Amino acid sequence: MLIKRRRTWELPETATTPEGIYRQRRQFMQYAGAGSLLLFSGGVLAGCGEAAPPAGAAAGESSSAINDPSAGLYPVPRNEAFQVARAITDENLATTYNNFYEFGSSKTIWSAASKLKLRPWTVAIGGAVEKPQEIAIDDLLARVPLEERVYRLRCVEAWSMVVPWSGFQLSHLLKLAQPLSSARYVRFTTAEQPDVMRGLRASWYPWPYQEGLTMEEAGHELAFMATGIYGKPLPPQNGAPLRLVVPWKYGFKSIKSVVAIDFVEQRPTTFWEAIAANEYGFWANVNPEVPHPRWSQASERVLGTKEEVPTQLFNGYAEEVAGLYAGLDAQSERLFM
Ligand SMILES: Nc1nc2c(c(=O)[nH]1)N[C@H]1C(S)=C(S)[C@@H](COP(=O)(O)O)O[C@H]1N2
Ligand SMILES: [Mo]
Repeated sequence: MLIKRRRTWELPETATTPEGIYRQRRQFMQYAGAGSLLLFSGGVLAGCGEAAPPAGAAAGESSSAINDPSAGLYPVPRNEAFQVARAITDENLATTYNNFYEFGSSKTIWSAASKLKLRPWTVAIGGAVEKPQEIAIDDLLARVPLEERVYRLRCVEAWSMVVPWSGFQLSHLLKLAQPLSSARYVRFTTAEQPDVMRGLRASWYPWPYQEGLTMEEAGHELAFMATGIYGKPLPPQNGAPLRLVVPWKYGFKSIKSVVAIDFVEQRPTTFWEAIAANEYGFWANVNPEVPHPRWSQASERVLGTKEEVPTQLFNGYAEEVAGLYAGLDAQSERLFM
């Protein structure tokens, strides 16, 4: 039997789950079989349990890209302007230790995610844009300059990695879409494939997963759309075929397996914000001095090492991005939550 060990910072989920969600959940539990209950036992972004890579995951197996039609595009040239003064995380770890709740709330969803259907894959670009369009992923890949960048990734759960992403700067997509001046935010939406995403059965979550950025954030040079990792196409568990990467924000902003990008006037309610706004807000900028309500953010566990290192303001990108927030009031806007 699967027993989930409770970490020191985890409260019983009844203490943190919004009332409505808790009720729906109880209702669900009355109908659900024991098996599915165990699968979906996490009500909040929870575990930081660092499992060893699964025994079956020999090097590269978990990131096999043999059947991906974009495989021939990689590796792409590394842009040396984006480096990290820390070792790159082992590929086998970064591709087997994942958060992707559509496939369940454990970290070991990589083999379940391998069933994600990656073609045909269309990205719908819409909302307040000059050029609304549905674009097949391989056509999109042909229209943007692909490059590799090494970024830090800091999860709100206080662990971190260093990842070599392949992809393109989000600003290139903005050029394709030509947002209208009325657009104030970009909203991203993850695919829903209920037959393979068993996590979608957890009906108390506000699916589909959505995330958002201000237009200014989206236009920033660090905002990146990843299509590959470690010189190969993204494996499904890391958000194939297209995922956002916003390195100065907590990892949950970096939404995976995107099928829709909409330019909107109102600030979108994001997935984790809808679940627990006091714990996972819209801005979610990394700040070691602003603790999560249930744990400190002062330091982070560097995955793949035994190190615990101090967390950096804006995850080490303060020089580049602090200016984005200069005009905003950190108290009323909760920029770091
Ligand atoms: N659609 C979707 N995107 C998601 C998540 C998710 O559950 N669903 N988890 C987020 C979280 S909490 C983190 S830390 C990162 C993890 O990315 P990685 O598995 O590629 O390291 O993905 C983010 N993107
Ligand atoms: Mo995360």
